[in-house]
Amino acid sequence: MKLYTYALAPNPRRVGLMMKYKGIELETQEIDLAAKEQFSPEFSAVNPRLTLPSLVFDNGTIISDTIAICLYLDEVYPGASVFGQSSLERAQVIGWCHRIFFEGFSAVAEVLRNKGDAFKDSALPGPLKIPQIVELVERGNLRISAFFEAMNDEVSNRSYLVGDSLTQADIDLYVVLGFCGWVRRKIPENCPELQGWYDAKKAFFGE
Ligand SMILES: N[C@@H](CCC(=O)N[C@@H](CS)C(=O)NCC(=O)O)C(=O)O
Repeated sequence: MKLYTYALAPNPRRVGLMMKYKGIELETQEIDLAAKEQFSPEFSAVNPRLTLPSLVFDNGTIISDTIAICLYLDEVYPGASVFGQSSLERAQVIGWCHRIFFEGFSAVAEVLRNKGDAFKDSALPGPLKIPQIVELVERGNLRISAFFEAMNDEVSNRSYLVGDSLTQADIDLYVVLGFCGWVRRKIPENCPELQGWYDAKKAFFGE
C-alpha cells in the first residue's frame, strides 16, 4: 500500500494529521502540485483523476477521496477511532466532514482557483480544462465569511465537534481554517470562540 500525497495541500493534510495522531506510518510518495507533477504521465497512470491524496494498494486498487482514505486507515490500524465511539457518533463525524468539505474547503477553493494564472483553465482539480469564472471569487468570500460565523457558534461551548475526544471532524475543521490563509482570509474578530478553538488545536498538533 502506498500513499501519494503533497504534504502542504489541504486534502493531503487531512490524511497526514490523522495518520500522525494515530501513529500510522505508510510508504509515501510526494507529488509536487506546485510543480504540476500531477499531470505527469507517471502519476496519470496511477490516478487518472490527477488528485491527491491517493491510496494505492498492491493489486492496483485505488482510493482517491480523502474521507474514504481516512475511514479505511482508521479502521485497519489499531488505536481509538477518529470516527466516533458509537454508530451515532460515526454518522455525526461523517456529517461534519461532509459539511466542512462543502461549506469550507469548496468555498476557499472557489476563491483560490478562479483568479490568477496558477489555475488558469484549471478552475477545478482534474484533467478537464475548466475556465475560471472571476465572479465566483466574490461568492467564495461570502461563503467563507458565513462559514466562519457558523463554526464560531458551533465551537462556542465545546472543544470537540463530536463526543469528548478528537475526531476527523476536528482535523478537517482545523485544516480548512489554515487553508483560509491561502486566500488571505483570517478568522475575523467577531469570531473569538473559533480563534480560541483554532489556537488550541494548533498547539495540540504542535504547529
Ligand atoms: N475528491 C478529492 C479531491 C482532492 C483534491 O481536490 N485535492 C487537491 C489537493 S488539496 C488536488 O489534488 N489538486 C490537484 C490540482 O489542483 O490539480 C478528495 O476529496 O480527496
